[in-house]
Amino acid sequence: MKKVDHIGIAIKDLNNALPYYIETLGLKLLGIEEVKSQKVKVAFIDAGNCKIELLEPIGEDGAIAKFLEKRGEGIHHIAFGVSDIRTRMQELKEKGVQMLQDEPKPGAGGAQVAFMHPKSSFGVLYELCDKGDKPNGHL
Ligand code: CMX
Repeated sequence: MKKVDHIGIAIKDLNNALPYYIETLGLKLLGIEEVKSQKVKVAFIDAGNCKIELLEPIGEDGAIAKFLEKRGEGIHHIAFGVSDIRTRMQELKEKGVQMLQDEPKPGAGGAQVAFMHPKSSFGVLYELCDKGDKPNGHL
């Protein structure tokens, strides 16, 4: 793992939460994007050496919608920046980590992403995030 790239936070309504991050905390909004494959609308916020990803559900049946229903708003996942995501996934599988998918999926900003089951990561949902040749993009 190279570093923590971002922390994902589930929220009900981006428009409601953004003023808190931008105006109250004084952080910078980097971009907003819909990630249809994950059924979310995300806002990335610059928090210095790490980003914050606010995740608002699109529809009622995605992972974030379900999380909000069961647990309410709050920290949803921690994403490690990695390179060569397929190799990292294979290495983790060989070490007994349960990956939530066999193949990486498209995430925000054109990144390739994969998740580890919280049951095999001591209660934390970790994401691997491979930005390929766009390491300085907003994601
Ligand atoms: N962090 C920690 N634990 C979590 C969790 C989370 N975010 N989400 C669920 N869990 C736990 C639950 O508490 C539950 O534990 P218990 O069995 O002890 O109650 C267990 O995992 C199963 O949870 P569930 O509510 O029954 O939910 P599902 O099994 O349907 O799904 C998960 C959970 C993690 C497998 C699913 O959300 C998933 O596949 N996530 C990966 C994709 C994703 O999260 N996408 C949204 C982000 C997209 C983006 O960043 O762009």
